[in-house]
Amino acid sequence: MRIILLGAPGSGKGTQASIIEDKYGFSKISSGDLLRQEIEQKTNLGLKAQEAMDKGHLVSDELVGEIIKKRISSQDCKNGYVLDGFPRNISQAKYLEKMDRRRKETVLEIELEEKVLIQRLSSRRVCVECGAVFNLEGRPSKKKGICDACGGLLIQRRDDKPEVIRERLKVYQQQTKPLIEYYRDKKVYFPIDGKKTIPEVFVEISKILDKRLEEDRVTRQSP
Ligand code: G5P
Ligand code: MG
Repeated sequence: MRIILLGAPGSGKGTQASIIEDKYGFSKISSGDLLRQEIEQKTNLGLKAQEAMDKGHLVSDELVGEIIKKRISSQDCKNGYVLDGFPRNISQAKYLEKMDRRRKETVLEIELEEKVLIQRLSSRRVCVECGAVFNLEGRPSKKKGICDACGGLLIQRRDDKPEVIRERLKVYQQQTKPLIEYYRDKKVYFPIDGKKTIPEVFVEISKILDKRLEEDRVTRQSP
């Protein structure tokens, strides 16, 4: 199974992808995290990606495609994976299908109104060491500014500034939203109400995943 999480910036893709990985054992692949690692390691790819990310624009399909392909071909993805932030446009969706052809897909879009997205992104804090995600309002760390998981420092992401947030939301509407019709036509698209708490959103997601996995099992068993 390949799970694709769609949703505007701040909708909770990364949060839910981590829970899906924990509960279902599907490896989490986050294109944003992979790009941030490249930036941290000051690789050529990272240097090229940084400029686009700081503006809230998409990194080129070639660069993102390269790191996703490498990640998907690793051993831990053989039994399935959950994609957070990829694909972001139709051309990336087609690339994914070509790269890993026979896998059943489930596409979940976490829906949330813009006002709440902006609120969540402005109050998000991430750990510089392990990448754990917190929220000053909804999910604060026990000790202010310190990660509960590893004791690392919590910071605000560079692209969580108000003007970059606005640009990212615009880019989502223009370039990523068309994927909804694309996946609806393929009959693999499921919208999820993102307004609830993190555990409640996961309950909605797991209802769909359990059903899809069961369908998959039955199909495999039938001659
Ligand atoms: P990213 O890193 O993919 P975005 O913009 O798509 O960035 P972002 O900001 O990481 O998405 P998210 O993962 O959807 O948001 O949300 P999250 O971090 O889990 O949750 C946001 C906040 O809300 C957190 O504080 C969390 O605690 C709280 N929260 C989460 N869920 C809930 C809930 O259910 N209830 C409540 N109350 N709170 C909740 O991409 C970054 C950049 O990388 C490049 C682009 O430049 C992009 O801008 N990039 C790509 N470029 C080209 N192609 C691609 N495929 C690319 N992928 C990345
Ligand atoms: Mg994220």
